Amino acid sequence: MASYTFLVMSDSHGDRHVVEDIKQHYQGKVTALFHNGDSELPSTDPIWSGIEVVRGNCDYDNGYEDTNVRHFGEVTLVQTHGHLQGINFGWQRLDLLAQSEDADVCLYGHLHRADAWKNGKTVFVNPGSVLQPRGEVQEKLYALVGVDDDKISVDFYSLNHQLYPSLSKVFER
Ligand SMILES: [Mn+2]
Repeated sequence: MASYTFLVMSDSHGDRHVVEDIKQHYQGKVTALFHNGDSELPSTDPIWSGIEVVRGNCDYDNGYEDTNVRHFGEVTLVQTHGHLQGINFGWQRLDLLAQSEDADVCLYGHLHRADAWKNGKTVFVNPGSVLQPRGEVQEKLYALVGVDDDKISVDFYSLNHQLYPSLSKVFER
């Protein structure tokens, strides 16, 4: 059985230390690491070695891509910040992006709200913000996404690497 684990963080807004800390904690222990944008760091920063990263609305560095598509075996992930799909106003365009890539997992950010939900075959994951959480959950969070042959699990963690259990979700594939 193929099994993958993805570390996902977003919206660090200039806090390089938190990105470095999460990278140190997970690099080599997960299949891949993702940062969904608004790092406000240079695209040439060596911190991005080993982290998949896209451009957020607060990233003015032209070295970032808007969208990143990665394949791990039979698993397809699409990663984008979300502002270009207008996610403040609805999910249709983000869903169209996921459909166009036949994505199993769609990673986004921008809203600073930890969330995981499924539409069609795609599980959408916002890891929240590691700097400025918004909404009901006032905790700085990141996410671990586990994918195997029959399910996709999403768990959120606080910055001391402790599970934030009330947000965990499991989806059938
Ligand atoms: Mn942001």
